[in-house]
Parts: sequence; C-alpha cells; structure tokens
Amino acid sequence: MLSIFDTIKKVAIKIDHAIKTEDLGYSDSENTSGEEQLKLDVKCDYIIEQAFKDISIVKALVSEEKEGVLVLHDDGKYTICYDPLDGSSLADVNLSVGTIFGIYEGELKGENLVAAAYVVYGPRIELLLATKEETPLHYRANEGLFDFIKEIKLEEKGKLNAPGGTQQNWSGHHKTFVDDLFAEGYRLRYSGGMVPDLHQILLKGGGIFSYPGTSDKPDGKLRQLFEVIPFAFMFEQAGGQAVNDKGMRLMELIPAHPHDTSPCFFGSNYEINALKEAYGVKA
Ligand code: P6P
Repeated sequence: MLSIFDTIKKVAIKIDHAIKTEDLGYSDSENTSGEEQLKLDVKCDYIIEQAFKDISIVKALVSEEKEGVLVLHDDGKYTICYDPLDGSSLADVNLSVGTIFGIYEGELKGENLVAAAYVVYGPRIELLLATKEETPLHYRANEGLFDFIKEIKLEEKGKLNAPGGTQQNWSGHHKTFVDDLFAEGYRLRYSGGMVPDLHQILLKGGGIFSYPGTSDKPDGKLRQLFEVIPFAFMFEQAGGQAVNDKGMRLMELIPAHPHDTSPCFFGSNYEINALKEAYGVKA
C-alpha cells in the first residue's frame, strides 16, 4: 500500500502544476456520465494512469473519465477507482478542486474498500489518507514533500451544513431537514466541490454534507466507486457516519456498473441520526 500512497503524493504535485498551467477549456469529448470533459480532466486522468501503470500491485484502474476497467497487471492485488479532478468546472473561477481515490481488493463493492485518499488543490495542496487500521491522516505539501499534520476525528455534533443538489428538485422532507438545521444555527458551507466541501467538515470538527435523490436525479449524482464509498470510509474512520436515503451504510453499496451513483449523506453522529429521523429510517 505504501507504493500506492507514495504514487498518490507524486500525482498530487503533478496535478497541482497542471491546474496552474494547463488550458482550462473544454475538450470535444464527454465522459461516461455524459458530462463535457475539460482538457484538464483528460490531462489529470493521463497523469494518474501513467503514474500507476508500472506499479505491479495495481491490478486495474477505474476512472470517472473512462468507460470501463483498465487492466494493468493480471496478478495485481488492488483496483484503484478514482475521480482525477472532481469539481473541475470550478477551476476556471479559481475555487478549490480535488482528486479522490478508492483502493479496493477483489470485487468492486463497498466492503472491499481497503483504503481511501483524497487531495485538495487550494491555497495549499492537502492530502488525507485512510486505511482500515487508522483514522484519516492529514498531510500538507511543503516544497514538493508532504508533512504530517494530525489525525482527523469528528466531533459528535458539528456546525456546518453543506446541502447539495438543485433545491427546487428536493423532496419536501429533505427541504424540511435542511431548513431545520439552519434554524438550529448551522452555517451554510457549500462550494459545489465535493472534495473541499467534505474536507472542510472533516477538518472543522463536523456537520453534514448531503446530496439526496432528487426529482431530476432519483439515484443522486455522486458516483459510488470513486466519490461516495471513499468518502464514506473517511467519515466512518473519523468517527462519523455515511448513509443513503434508506439509512443504509454507504460502505454496504454494491454498484452494478462502475459509474452507478447513490444518494449520500456524510456527517457527525448527531446530524446523521437527525437525517435518519427526518427520512423515517431511524434504526
Ligand atoms: P451540484 C462536481 O461537479 C460534483 O461532482 C461534486 O464535486 C459536487 O459535490 C457536486 O457535483 C455538485 O453538484 O448539483 O450541487 O452543483
């Protein structure tokens, strides 16, 4: 696993440079989810593919920017599912963006995730790494190397509320849930970038990020293998919870297709229990 984490650190430095120097325009192609690809999306995907292609323990790669599974080494142990530049459309307005990695052993499903990592490209490059044995570890780049900062632990109750999705397409009970948190004094923290929005909740002690099923996207928008499950792992390892709209742990998801999505809620225990109550799924 160390060779994978070391490769992620090298990739982070290269992608940060690409964000700061490459063309931010659109390519003439779409990804599997039908989203227009930025030239930067394609470039970052290429950086990651080139970085892992010679790592023998990596069996295959699954990317948001590719249709299927790219097999690298038949006798490799791990499949890496990744979103090379999540929220890339925010780069041209100079907001933070990120890269997300889910590292799986065996069949691609939640319970087979063995480690997760994400990188935030903002005023500084920041990295969180998590394994089954450890709470998430926070690192910050300094002159091309990553300094360890601290272990990440969520409070039982936070102050931040990050409500995703188009509000006019929310269900009535979801809108009531979100409004009730604001009435309790929660602060709105939502940039439209999953990585910085969740990073802020993890580092500021807690709260909730929600991307529900909506009338236009009943299965949500965020992809299970390389967005939802890796962050669910991070939040559970940090002492919080991560569930879908049925109250099911997102770590129990079994996607039928590599690009399947899921409604998703990540947060501290108080907020997730309140969500289960609001959705009538409290265990
Ligand atoms: P909305 C970015 O496009 C992204 O995939 C995530 O990074 C982010 O959380 C979400 O979509 C934002 O979606 O519908 O709230 O704009």
